[in-house]
Amino acid sequence: MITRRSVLAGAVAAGCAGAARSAAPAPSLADAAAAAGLLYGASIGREALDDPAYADLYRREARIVTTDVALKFDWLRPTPDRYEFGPADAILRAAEANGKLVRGHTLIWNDNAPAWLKRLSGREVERVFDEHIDTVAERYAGRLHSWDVVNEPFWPMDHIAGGWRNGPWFAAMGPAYVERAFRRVAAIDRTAKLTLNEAQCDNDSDWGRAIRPLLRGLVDRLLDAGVPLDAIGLQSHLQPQWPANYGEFAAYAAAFGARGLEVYLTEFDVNDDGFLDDVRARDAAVAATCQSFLTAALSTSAVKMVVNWQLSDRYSWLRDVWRRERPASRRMPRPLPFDAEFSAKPMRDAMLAAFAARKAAGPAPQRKPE
Ligand code: 9MR
Repeated sequence: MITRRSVLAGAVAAGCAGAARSAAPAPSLADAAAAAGLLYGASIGREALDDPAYADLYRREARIVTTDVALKFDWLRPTPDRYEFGPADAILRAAEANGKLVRGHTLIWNDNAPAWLKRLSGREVERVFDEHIDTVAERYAGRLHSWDVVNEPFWPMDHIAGGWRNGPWFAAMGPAYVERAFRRVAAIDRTAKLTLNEAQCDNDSDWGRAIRPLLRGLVDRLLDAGVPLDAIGLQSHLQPQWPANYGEFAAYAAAFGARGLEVYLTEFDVNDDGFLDDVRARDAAVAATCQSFLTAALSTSAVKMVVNWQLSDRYSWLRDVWRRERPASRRMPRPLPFDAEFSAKPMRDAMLAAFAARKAAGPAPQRKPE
């Protein structure tokens, strides 16, 4: 029989269980990372502004947040004559009110260009490029820890000589758009760490093996030309179903350090497509992948930051991809340190362990570039 008392007891039990599940044990990821000389954070979107429980997770766990989509060109510039600064402003305000640092992502990317930009002539694209950088960099000058000035310059599948990603900026200016973007931002905001962000460098698929040397070559050319470049963002969307050598990844990151650059792991998550359906087994496999990757990557002192792409599985981009590609599936990707109910997962323990290992070992000396 259901009595008032049993309902209350049930509610209390459920409430306690909920509280216990969502309260991750100390230290926070941010504190554990800081003890190892690292900044830790996650990308953030309007979900966190709309959902107080999610906002609380950022408050507790993150020291830095990256704008997920709010500062992307297509989101800021739905039409040629209008800037939609509202969402990005709201994220910055919330972050600053909570004492968080902010990474701006991303000023220039050849992907996801709005249709109106694609219709412009080369000269008009150049004008929009300069005006966009000036306006956005000026607006947020002095408020960002770092700017992903250029995102994903390489995309060998576009079959352009040199492996460049195609899109309006590249079509109008060729490879010179990269240097032009960095110089332009630096003239306005020299307090943000100016970052070149790239994908796939963590794996040994054809893709990863093609992009790694291309990025290295570009960075060498930019530095040799005196271009203001402070950091390399290695996204680290791990694909454990593909071959990878995390020791080599650490050496690759260290070589940027040897040229005086910082390295940030900017979009870290673990694709679990290749792991078992069983959630416990899957979470364990994700955690093991995470730990071996981070333990290797964090052995280089050049790596100064780890940022997850969102904090909770509920808002992972991989869930959007999964839903799109397998609408009938009841399985959902679990690529992040917190599950869809914001409970800590084994991946969070693995991250804490990797941060603790870096703290205990102290970062290894940087290797000389080969
Ligand atoms: O998480 C982002 C997703 O919401 C957007 O639809 C998508 C396109 O703008 O971009 C996602 O973030 C990407 C990031 O900007 C660059 N690296 C890959 C990320 C995941 O696709």
